[in-house]
Amino acid sequence: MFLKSSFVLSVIAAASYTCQAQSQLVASQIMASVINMNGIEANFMFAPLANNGGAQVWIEVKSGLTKKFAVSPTGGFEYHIHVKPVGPNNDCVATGGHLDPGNVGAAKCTAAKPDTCQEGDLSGKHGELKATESGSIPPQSYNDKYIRFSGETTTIAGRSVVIHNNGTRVACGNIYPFDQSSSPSTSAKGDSSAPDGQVTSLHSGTSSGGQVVATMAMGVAGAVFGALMAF
Ligand SMILES: *[C@@H]1O[C@H](CO)[C@@H](O)[C@H](O)[C@H]1NC(C)=O
Ligand SMILES: [Cu+2]
Repeated sequence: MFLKSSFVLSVIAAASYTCQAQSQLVASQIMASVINMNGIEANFMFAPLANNGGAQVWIEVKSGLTKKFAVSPTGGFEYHIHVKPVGPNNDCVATGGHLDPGNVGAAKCTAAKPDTCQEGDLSGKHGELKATESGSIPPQSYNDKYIRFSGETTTIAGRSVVIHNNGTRVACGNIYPFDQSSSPSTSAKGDSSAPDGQVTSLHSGTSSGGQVVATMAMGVAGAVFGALMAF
């Protein structure tokens, strides 16, 4: 099944119009990250909510995060927004440290007190990606009040998502704007394998790239719709 992202995004728009202004989705500023390396395939979308609502985050892991692979006794994988894009040849070390514009530092944060966490410490605030037998994790979504989409030091744009295994960086992908006005093949600008953080095309095949984008958009539509209805 192939869905045009423009269609899906109009669903998002319709959902936001019918609900409270307080939590309207700013569809034009959605950011995405597609990770595809070391057998780990994961898709992330970050949809801004108006009026300082932060972001609705949508995550889907297609493969790679198996129980067998997980080192940590918790059976989980940490993941964060890091300050820099992915380096040449999928170099996750080049992404630098965690996004931390508030200089919270590496002090142990807890999900119960997310303001003690670095803005980029997504697993600290929302829990680790839990390993499964198959390595795929069904789509999940949550609201993050801290993620920002603007400001030179605060925006998540142009940065990266890094997945860790007991601290070790095992996969990463750039965060890029998800352009609703283009067709799926051209709107998909992120490529974790692109050198020096350049955004090019999503995977190599446009149809599979379009499918990923459509699936992601559908996920966000559902997630945002669910979040809006929950208010
Ligand atoms: C996991 O990380 C902890 C903390 O850095 C370390 O002490 C431990 O040896 C690691 N476990 C494995 C199996 O690598
Ligand atoms: Cu990290």
